[in-house]
Order: sequence, then C-alpha cells, then structure tokens
Amino acid sequence: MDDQARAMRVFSGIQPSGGLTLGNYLGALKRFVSLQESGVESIYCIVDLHAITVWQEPGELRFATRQAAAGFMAAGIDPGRSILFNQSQVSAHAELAWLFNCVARMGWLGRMTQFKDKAGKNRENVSVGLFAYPTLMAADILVYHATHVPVGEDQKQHLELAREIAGKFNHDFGVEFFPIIEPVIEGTATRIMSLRDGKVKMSKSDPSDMSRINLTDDADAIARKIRKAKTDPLPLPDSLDGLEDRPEARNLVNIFAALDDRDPGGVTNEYGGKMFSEFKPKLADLAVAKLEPVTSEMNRLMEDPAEIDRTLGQGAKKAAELAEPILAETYGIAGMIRSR
Ligand code: AQP
Repeated sequence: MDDQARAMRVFSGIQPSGGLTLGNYLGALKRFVSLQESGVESIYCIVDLHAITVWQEPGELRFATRQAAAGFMAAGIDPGRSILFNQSQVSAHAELAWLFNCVARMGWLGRMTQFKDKAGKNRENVSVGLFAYPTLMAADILVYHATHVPVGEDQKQHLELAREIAGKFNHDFGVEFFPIIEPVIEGTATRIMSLRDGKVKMSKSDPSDMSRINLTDDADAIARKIRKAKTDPLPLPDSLDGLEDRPEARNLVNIFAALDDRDPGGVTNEYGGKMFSEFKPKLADLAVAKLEPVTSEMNRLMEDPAEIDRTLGQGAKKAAELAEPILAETYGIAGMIRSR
C-alpha cells in the first residue's frame, strides 16, 4: 500500500430502498471492492435511516437490508477487511446529523436536485427526513472523518453540500476538526441509465422493472431485458463521437465496457458497424457471465439471515468504536457537557 492509500479512509453507503440494481453494482459495489483490494481502510454502510425518508414497509425493509448486505459480500466485500453494517445500529450517525441540521441552511437543502426530483409537486407532503437527507449523509461520512467517498454522479451535489457543512462547522467553531472530503466519481459506470429511457438514471425505485437489471435477476430475465432495451435503428458507430445524441446506445456501450473492465472506445472499435440485433446478445451473454456468480452467492447467503445479522452486528460494533470518540469531540466543541 502506498502513502496516499494509507492516508485515506473511505466511506460509502447504499439505501435498502429496494433490490440492488446493475447501476448500484457497476457504479458502487464493484468500485468498493477495488478500493478494498488496494488496501484502503473502508467503511460500507447499508443506509436504512436514509431509506425511510420515503415509506418502507417494515418487513420489506428488513429483507432489503439483508439482501443488500448479501449483495456487498457476494460482490467481494470481505467483512473481515472492510467494515460492513447497517446505519441504524450506530446511533452516532443520527446524533451528528442533528448537529448538522443546526449548521446547514434551509436554502442549501432546498437547492438539492434529488429532493426536488423526489418531492416533485408534492413538496408540502413529503417527509422532513427527505428534505434533511443530505445532512444525515454528511454525518455518515464525517462521523468517521472519512476522506474519500466513492459514489455515482447522482450523489455529487450531496457531497458538495457535505463539504459546505464541514467547512461551516469548522468556521463557526474556529476549529479544523472535520476534513474536507473528496468525492471519488470515476470510471465508465458513474451513471448507468434506465434501459427504457437513456436520459434517466437506472434506479431501484423506478416503477418499471424492465428499466433495470436487478442483482437477483436470472439469466432469462437479464437476456429479455437487454433484448427489449430501447435503442435506435442505426448500427453502432466505430467511435465514441458517433454516440453523441444517442443516449440509449451510449448506455449499452457503457454497460458493456464497465462489465468487461475496458474502455467504451474499445467496445465501439470492436462493434462499430454492427446492428443492435448482434450487439445485444453479446451484451446479454457478458452480463449473465459477470452477474450470475454474484446472484448465486447472494442467494446462498440469504439462506442464513441470522448469519447476515451477526455480520452486520459485528460491523456495527467496529464502526461505533471509530465514530463515538469523534462524536464526543464534536459535542465538546459545540459546548455540550459530557459527564459520563
Ligand atoms: N444508475 C446508477 N449508475 C451509477 N451509480 C449508481 N448508483 C445508484 N444508481 C446508479 C450509486 O449507488 C450508490 C448507492 O445509491 P443509493 O441506492 O443509496 O441511492 P440512489 O442513488 O438514490 O439509488 P437508486 O437506485 O436511485 O435508489 P432509489 O430509487 O431508492 O432512489 C450511490 O453511490 C449511487 O451513486
């Protein structure tokens, strides 16, 4: 491990607001595994407190939390080397989020595009939690003094807000306590798009199951969804320039490249001039070959939910040991008496 890796502490999370998608796998899990393999200290969290900012049926939330944990492990996260837990088991997240609610400004949160998209015209009726989502996210990261946060493109604005919150806290109290975090948004899979509309993100809560590949889909479902994925009637271009204004084609090329760990330009070099009727079956075969081992390992892990719960509990204990001293110091800086 080099000096830079030694100085890094990575934190990232995934919401158990449904089953994991190919977007979560390529945009998050696969990158988490590479960071773990490079020896960086990594903390990964299933953010159940974030998930409940929109209604979750309790039984489904429990199931989705275990399934997300199984997804992390099946993708290659080793709970012996990385910390893996669910957020609500470490109360320091919610406690620091309250302090940050008192640091962040209404105007900052009101500008968040995810809030505007999710609230839509229903602003008066969404939960206060949905509005305050980014302060909890800032707390998730900063309660560990994490330095780097690997995320997809959609989370960039929230991370900028977390930097503002850290900066304002440090400034208001005249300290250099919270680090200024670095978003890590890189690679070809930072924004995997819906299979039905190349202009919207692939999302676990999209009402159309055909818009996404779930990590629980079997080979037939994967092949069917790719076959039916929206495209255009033109052949694939032989360079990336030819993909401008062709969002669906661009998305399928990006998915191919990310699954095959290569550059999208290499994919257009190889498939330039070919029709989608030829490209899609190749993409389906590749997706099945890469995802099938993950899906079957997830299914195996899900056969023993008690073991998953034990793993999450052990992870939460390790996470709390890191978070609690940082939280205690934060309370002290803010002038709160700690007499225990
Ligand atoms: N389509 C995507 N492409 C690339 N990365 C993605 N991520 C999510 N979707 C894509 C990344 O996965 C991590 C976890 O995201 P999340 O599940 O916590 O929240 P999200 O971004 O809001 O994902 P969804 O699927 O859209 O959830 P819902 O539908 O519940 O809102 C993040 O790093 C995210 O960038």
